[in-house]
Amino acid sequence: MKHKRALRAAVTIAVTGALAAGMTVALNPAAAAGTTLKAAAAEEGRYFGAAVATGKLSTGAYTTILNREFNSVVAENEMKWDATEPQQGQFRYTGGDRLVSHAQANGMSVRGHALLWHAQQPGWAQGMSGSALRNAAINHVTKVATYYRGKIHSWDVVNEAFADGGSGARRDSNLQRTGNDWIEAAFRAARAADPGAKLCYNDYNTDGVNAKSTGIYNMVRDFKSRGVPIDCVGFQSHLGTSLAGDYQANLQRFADLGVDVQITELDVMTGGSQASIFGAVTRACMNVSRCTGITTWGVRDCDSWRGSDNALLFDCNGNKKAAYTSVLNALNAGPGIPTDPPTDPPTDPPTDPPTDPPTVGCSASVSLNSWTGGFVATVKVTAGSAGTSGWNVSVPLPSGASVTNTWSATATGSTGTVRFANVDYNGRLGAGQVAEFGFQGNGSASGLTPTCTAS
Ligand code: G2I
Repeated sequence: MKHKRALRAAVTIAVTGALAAGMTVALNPAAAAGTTLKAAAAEEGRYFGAAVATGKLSTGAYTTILNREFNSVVAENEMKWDATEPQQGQFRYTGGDRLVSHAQANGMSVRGHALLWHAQQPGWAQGMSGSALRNAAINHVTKVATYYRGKIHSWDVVNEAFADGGSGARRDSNLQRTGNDWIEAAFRAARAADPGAKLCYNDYNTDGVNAKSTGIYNMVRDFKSRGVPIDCVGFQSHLGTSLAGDYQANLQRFADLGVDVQITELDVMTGGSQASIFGAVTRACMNVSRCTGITTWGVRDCDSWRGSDNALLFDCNGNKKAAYTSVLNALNAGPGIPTDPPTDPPTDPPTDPPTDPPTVGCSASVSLNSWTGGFVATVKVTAGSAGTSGWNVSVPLPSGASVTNTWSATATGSTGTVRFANVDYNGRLGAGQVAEFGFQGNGSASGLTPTCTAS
């Protein structure tokens, strides 16, 4: 491990220099590199998992890849409410048990998915409401988590309870209509049933700082402050052709609340950027020490719910795709490599000499997501021509505004002019390279003008 870290430091310096010079480099130090996803992830203290349709476990081509590359599994459907309690009070664990025994026989951990969700409810629950539904839901959590007690690494206790769009509010559902406290009731029941499992909230469209992820963030912060037992947040990460620039910062702000974060259902639209997006997500997880593992939502492209999107790491013949290599390299590189994929250098030399002198230090720009009484600011730090070995950003806040939480930087002060210094992994930037950090606050913060100083 030490040897690998030393190698990594050397490689990081070489890579930074090479990137500045516009070269492509392999990030993978030959000596201690893992040759499978699970080995490379394990070297960084993380798991690498796949969603499994248990019916496929008897397909040799499928199971060969699963056993070779993955050390965590999650049931794609077999542990959901409709599968485990098809009639009220009658529990069926056949599919889930099959997956658990496969995992145990092959040294894999198991993610449990999902105890409560507005979708894939059994018909009998869909027709219920009020306290009858609440009681049935909590009974479901208790029975299933008790049955699997000691066998589950992390449970998705509640799945997808927040609305899409700009409201940041809960999604309407029969469960939500039983009362806003249904989520905390579910977490308490799960903790009582299986005290050893990590208890997660899991959702999608939470791939950056946005209204939905901020709604969830506020819930988690509230749960932590009131002692509601929550241990982790799952970021499904069903991704398209681009990745939010603040993907890593968003993971970090949750981690800073004192929960683990996990990438739980990763798949990415096929196309030119697929491999680099997979790599960037993996780097983000490597760069957030509380990001404990990554799960892809299936094994081969043809196993995926996304059908023709070819959204996974193996093609239908079981061959490793470019995206696989990108993930493996990112796992082997470990922490310290920026999340943003490097942009290609221009191919033609510029015809006119630049008239403006290059920025020597650094510059900072801020984008603001505000609501009544609060805001989230995302700050982009761009290194000047000399690069940086560290940076400081000063942000004068309007009176009445205060910073309550910061991620990917260390804040000094919370009102007036607040100073933000780089953290370990984002201070060293090559010429033109960008780091991002963010902060949340109370009050109104329009018109922020940050000033950047490089060291
Ligand atoms: O929709 C993708 C995922 C989003 N996050 C939560 C996950 O649980 C969800 O997984 C998908 C499964 O991959 C699909 O396989 O959830 C779907 C249901 O919402 C699953 O699809 C269902 C079909 O809709 C059913 O018709 C089918 O009977 O799979 C069932 C079992 O094959």
